[in-house]
Amino acid sequence: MLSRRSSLVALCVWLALAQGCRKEPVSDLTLAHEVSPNPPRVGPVTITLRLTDTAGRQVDGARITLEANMSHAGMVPVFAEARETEPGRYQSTMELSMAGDWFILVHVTLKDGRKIDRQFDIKGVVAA
Ligand SMILES: [Cu+2]
Repeated sequence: MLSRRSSLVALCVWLALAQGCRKEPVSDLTLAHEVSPNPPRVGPVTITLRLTDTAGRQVDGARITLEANMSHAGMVPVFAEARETEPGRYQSTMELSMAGDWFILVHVTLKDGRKIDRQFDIKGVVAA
């Protein structure tokens, strides 16, 4: 019984590793962000994202969605899609409805289907 359990654990570990090996690592991509206006105010903010690889080449053709949340509980998240305005440059407008600290979750799906999730803060949003 004990050995059955430990072999089950071993199987799970093996599956997790096998799955990890099948996916290409995407940690080598850089996602730079810029928020306008700066400092940010309540209302629409423009978020510009630049996706590059280790060689500094633009990564185009990605599908990027954003989710804005506040650092306190009880807020409805704000969702938006980013549009590619030039190769590797993605832009989105989000409506920040309250002053305070926000954080943005960025979900990136690359052309080849690989996915990356990133997160950054927009702290100290001031009343309009
Ligand atoms: Cu809030």
